Amino acid sequence: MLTALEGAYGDRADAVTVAGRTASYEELLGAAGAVAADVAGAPAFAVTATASLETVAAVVGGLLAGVPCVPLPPDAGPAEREHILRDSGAAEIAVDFARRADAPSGKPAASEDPALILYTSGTTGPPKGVVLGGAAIATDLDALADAWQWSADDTLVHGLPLFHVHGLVLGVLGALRTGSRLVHTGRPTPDAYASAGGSLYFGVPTVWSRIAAEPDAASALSGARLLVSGSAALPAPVFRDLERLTGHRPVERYGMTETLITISGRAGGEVRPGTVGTPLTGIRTRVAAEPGAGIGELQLTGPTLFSGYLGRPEATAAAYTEDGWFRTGDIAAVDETDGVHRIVGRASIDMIKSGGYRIGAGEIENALLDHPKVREAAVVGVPDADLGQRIVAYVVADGVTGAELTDFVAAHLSVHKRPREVRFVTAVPRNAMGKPQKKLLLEGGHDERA
Ligand code: MLC
Ligand code: AMP
Repeated sequence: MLTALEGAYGDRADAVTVAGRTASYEELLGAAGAVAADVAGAPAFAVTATASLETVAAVVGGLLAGVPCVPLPPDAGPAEREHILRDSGAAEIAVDFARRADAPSGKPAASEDPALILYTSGTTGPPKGVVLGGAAIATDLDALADAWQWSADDTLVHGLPLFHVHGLVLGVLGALRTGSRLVHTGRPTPDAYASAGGSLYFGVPTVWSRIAAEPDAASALSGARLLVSGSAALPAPVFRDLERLTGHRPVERYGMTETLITISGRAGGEVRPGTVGTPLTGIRTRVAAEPGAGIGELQLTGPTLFSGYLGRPEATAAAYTEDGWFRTGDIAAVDETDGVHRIVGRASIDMIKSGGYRIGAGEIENALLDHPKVREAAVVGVPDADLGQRIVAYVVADGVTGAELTDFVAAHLSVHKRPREVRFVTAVPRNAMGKPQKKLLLEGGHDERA
């Protein structure tokens, strides 16, 4: 998997820069070798995945040792951290990037063994561990390199979190497989992207929308080769602003933690706003639509799929159809003439995408219900120009402010899972089964408390 670290492109003094610190391949390999020696033989290990060279060394060290790394969101509160550590059985390690050790030999890097365990939210309950095999990751990265003409001549720039597929698998392992230089900007700000001087840029739509709102920063990207957007739908106005300001039509791609990236536009190919391109090499898709409907649930198969949810065989089985296709839960349509896919929405109202983060409504509701003053809670995603969707919590509670509840969630789970708005109501509308009727909440069919 780590072609660049095997010497395929020689060494490079500026191979990897993260948040202003730079390492060569040799330095990274030495630091990762020290991690590999520490974790060898463990079932899994965890690292607080700050945007740092330490996180890169930890993940690479795990690959060298054949031990999967569990990256912990650095802003996770105690409840979320404890859940992930308990559920994965991983012990957290500290990384000293100044240490060096030789990499262990003999372990095939791109095997069927688990390489990463990434925690991601379902519609209900706490996050599940998604087990990703080395071969699935390597296959996906090669398919993306092919689709984007991504090579050792590129300098990849992004500033995405290092605990999800986008920033970690594509944004770090992708650079180490293709041999492209990596500049991680620490935070994905317009200024940082503008001054990084890259050829290939990754961002979630919120990042692209903030760049498009700063024309000077956007025009600094005109010298790039390719701009790629993913993790949520890129709004057509942002696409058009980027094209006007940078001269580039951004390529959109579609993926999931469980499937890795499966559908993408192609470098040099035609890209249309609102579409995510065609399946990558080896991926087959189908749309489970009612006859004549044309849109329905997107289902897929291929070599990039996950190995399962850690310790949850029933949840893994439920993610597939009877005939073995993975159910994405996304609603899609496919152009009959050119096979270009369009993601129309999500099947479940309880799966929220905010700033490119996937957030289950149930997890936030449970956190709110843990607050002693909260009697009922229903969480929805409301359209938002900056974040795509913003988390809005409807709560029945007395003697507590919205800001206190927001801070409560930010402290217990992750900062990015906090409600951006709390609306107090006298009751959550429910159906005869007692299930919250969230569509009514979104349509305003409820009593706001005075
Ligand atoms: C505010 N803050 C609080 C707070 N209110 N902290 C604690 N408690 C509160 N009540 C502060 C924090 O300290 C932090 O400060 C800051 O707010 C973080 O704010 P935010 O609102 O979370 O950041 P924001 O600017 O909204 O983030 C936008 C974003 C982010 C685009 C940078 O959403 C992001 O990084 N998204 C990427 C998600 C991603 O990678 N998804 C990929 C999933 S993989 P400070 O000091 O830290 O700033 C996938 C597969 C695929 O989907 O297809 O790719
Ligand atoms: P995650 O597991 O965090 O990777 O989130 C996966 C989800 O992100 C998918 O199921 C989609 O709902 C959404 N997603 C990813 N890429 C796109 C895209 N290009 N357009 C629309 N939705 C996307």
